[in-house]
Amino acid sequence: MQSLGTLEELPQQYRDELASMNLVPLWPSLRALLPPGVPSRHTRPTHWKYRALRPQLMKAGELTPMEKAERRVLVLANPGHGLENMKASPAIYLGMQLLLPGEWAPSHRHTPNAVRMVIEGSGATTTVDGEKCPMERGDLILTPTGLWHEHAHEGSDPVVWLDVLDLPLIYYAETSYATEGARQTPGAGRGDQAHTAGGVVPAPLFERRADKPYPMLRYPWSQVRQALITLAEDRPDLEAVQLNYINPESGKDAQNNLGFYALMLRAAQTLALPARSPSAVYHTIEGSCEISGAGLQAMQLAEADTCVVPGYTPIRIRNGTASAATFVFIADEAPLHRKLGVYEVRS
Ligand code: 1HN
Repeated sequence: MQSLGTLEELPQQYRDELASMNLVPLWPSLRALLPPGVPSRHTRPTHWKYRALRPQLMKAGELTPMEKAERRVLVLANPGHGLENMKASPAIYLGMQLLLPGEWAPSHRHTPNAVRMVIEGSGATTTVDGEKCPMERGDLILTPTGLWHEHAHEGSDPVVWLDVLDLPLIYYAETSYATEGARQTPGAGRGDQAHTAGGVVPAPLFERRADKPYPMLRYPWSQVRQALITLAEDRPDLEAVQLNYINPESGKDAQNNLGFYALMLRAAQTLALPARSPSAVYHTIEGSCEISGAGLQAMQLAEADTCVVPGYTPIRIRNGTASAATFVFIADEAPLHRKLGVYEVRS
């Protein structure tokens, strides 16, 4: 590939004149903007250990009352993007949120899309769009763009969950804002009760009509886990025992920009995942695994650990136990890449 002229080759006076006119020569930057074959990525493979992170989160519980935090969160920031930018990847924000017994995180709504993956504790609820969702370990709860949401905790032990948002993307687009609201009064009817079985959706008086654009807000882990086990037993030939969290009415991704999946690694299984354009987050719901790949320092994920892997990176994911299945929650930027027309799988 031909090397192009540099900025330094241009007379200083010319460069100054251009800058004063808000003009920039393209050719000195062209190769950096369009590197050959593979994009440059700021996202660094990064591993957050729950065992190390948890005490710091509990300390935040002692140091900062809810009234001073609104949301008590430690952000999982990728150093490659600069910690202050609070990105796990170009489009993904990750945070660990703590809610203590008796606390309430007030109602608000905002343009970014959020999901919660519950890590520990029980007795908390998230009310989304007037629907009171119990939060149990492994449950995935959606807070799609524009829907009111608040968290309450009537249990006796701390509740911790992983927040996954498309905040960096929405912020980049200069479209990120929030509105404060009054406490919601939960109504009757829950999406997880209306959609308890795959393949059937409510059709009152024979009309199949979704009342809401997001008909399912809570995906109970007990059901998703069983679905994985049943699939694994039914299909011993299937290499990747993986489910995609979808909108049960449309069959499309559960949310607009990020994709969510549950992967079951069979006992002693190692799975090769091809290089794909989206960055991806891996979080062990149950069990442990090792994520490795060429040019990637192997990451040993204990239970409740979280890591991010940049796009265009082939990886191997190996079950950390020879005798039991490991269950992994995955979040990626695939829906966004598909919309942008840049989604790629490289074999
Ligand atoms: C948010 O609304 C929550 O509602 C958590 O629990 C984390 C991070 C950035 C922006 C909004 C929540 C958030 C957030």
